Amino acid sequence: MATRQLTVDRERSTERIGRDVETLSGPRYTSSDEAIRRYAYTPEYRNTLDYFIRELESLGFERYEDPVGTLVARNRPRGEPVFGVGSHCDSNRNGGRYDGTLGVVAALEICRLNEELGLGLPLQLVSFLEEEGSGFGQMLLGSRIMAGRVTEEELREGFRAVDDGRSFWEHAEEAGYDPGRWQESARVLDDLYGWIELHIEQARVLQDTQKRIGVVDAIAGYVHSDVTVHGRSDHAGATPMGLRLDAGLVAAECMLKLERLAKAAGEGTVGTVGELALTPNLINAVPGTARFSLDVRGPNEEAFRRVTRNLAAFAEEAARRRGMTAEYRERQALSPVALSGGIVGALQAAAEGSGEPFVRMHSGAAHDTMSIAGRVPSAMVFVPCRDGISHSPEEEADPADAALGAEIMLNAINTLSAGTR
Ligand code: HGY
Ligand code: MN
Ligand code: MN
Repeated sequence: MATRQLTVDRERSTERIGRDVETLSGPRYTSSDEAIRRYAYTPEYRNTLDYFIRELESLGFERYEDPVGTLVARNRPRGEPVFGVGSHCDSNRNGGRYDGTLGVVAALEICRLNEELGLGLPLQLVSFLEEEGSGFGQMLLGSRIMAGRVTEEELREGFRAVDDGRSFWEHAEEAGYDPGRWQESARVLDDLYGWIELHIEQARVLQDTQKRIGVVDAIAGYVHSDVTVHGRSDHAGATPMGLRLDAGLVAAECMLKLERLAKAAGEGTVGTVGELALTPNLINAVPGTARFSLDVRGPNEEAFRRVTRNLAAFAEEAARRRGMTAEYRERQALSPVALSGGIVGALQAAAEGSGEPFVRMHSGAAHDTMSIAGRVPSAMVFVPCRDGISHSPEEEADPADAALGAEIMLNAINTLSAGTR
C-alpha cells in the first residue's frame, strides 16, 4: 500500500538548516580565518560534534561515540532496527561551509521533522570521523574503520598526523578514545535497515541542467598514492644544467603525463596531483627530492587502475633516464560502488512526489556511503552547489535545496519503514 506523501514546512526547515550552517561557520568551529578547517581531535571539531549532540539530545536521542570518535545518535535502544542518516562534519583543510556538514545538518532536520510530525520513524544519525583525511592524510578513515577496511598496524603505526607526524593511535588515545576497540566500530551498522546521505554535488550537473535534486545510484572508485623522486640537491647558481639531478623536473614530467593518461582513458576517468613537496624547497637550491600525491578516480576500476599503474611505471622510467630513482606507494584504494536499487527507487518515488526537478546520477566524489554500502542498503541525495565549487571557502549551496532533500529523504524513509512501527 503506497504511503501518503508527507509535505513539510520547507520554509521552517530552510531557516533551521541555514541557521545550523551559519553557526557552524563561526570561529569556534574552524581553525582558519579564510576557510572552514576542522578535523579529528581538534577543539574546533569537538565543538562541532558538541553542537550536534546538544541538538540531538534536545530531541531525546541517545548518543555515543564509537571507539575512535564517530558520532552516533539514535531514538531507539541499541539492538532495535533503525534507518541511518548522516554524513561527515570534518572539513577539507581549505574547506567550505557545506561539504559534509550540510548532510549532517539535513539528517538533524529529519530527526526534528520526525518528532514534530509524530512519524515515529526509528532513526540513527551518524557523523563519520575524518572523511576528508585532513588530520591523517587518509580519506574516509572513520567509515573505513567501521567497514574493517584498515589494519591495526596502519592505525598504530602507518597513519601519521599531517601536523606532527605522530600516529593515529596516539592522537585517538590522547583525545580520550579507545582505539584498541576499533573493531567494535562495525557494530554501529548492526541495526541499520537502510542508509541515506545527503551531500552537495561538488560538480555542476544539477546547476547546468536546472535540477534541484540528484538521486545518486553509484559512486566512483579511486586510488590515492604518492610518488617520491630521489635526485640531488645542488646550488641553483653554480651547478651547470648538465650536471643536475633535479627531482622537480621528473615530477613536472609526471604531472603532464598523468593529464594525458587520464584524458586518454576516458570513461569519466580523472587524475590529479594535489600535493607537491620539493626538498629543500628553497629558491636557490636544486630540488633533491620531490614527493607528489596521486588521486586517480572513475566509475571504471580497470581504467583508473591502469592509469595509476602506467603513471607509476612512467615515473620510474623518467627518473632513470635522468640518473635518478622514483618510488611509488599506494595510500589506499576503494572500488566503485553501485548503490541499493530499493533505496534509490524509494528516493526517486519521493522526488517525483515532491514535484521538483530531479535527476538520477553518479557521484565522482568519494563519500562515506561507499564504506558502508556493502553492509547496509544505501543511497545518496545530491543538492546543487554554485558552479560545482567545493574544497574551497567559495563553496555555496542553498539551504532551501537541503530542506527539499530532507523532505524527500523523510518520505523515502517513511515508505521503507512501513511495518517497523
Ligand atoms: O575527495 C573526496 O572525494 C571527498 O570530498 N573527500
Ligand atoms: Mn564530503
Ligand atoms: Mn570533501
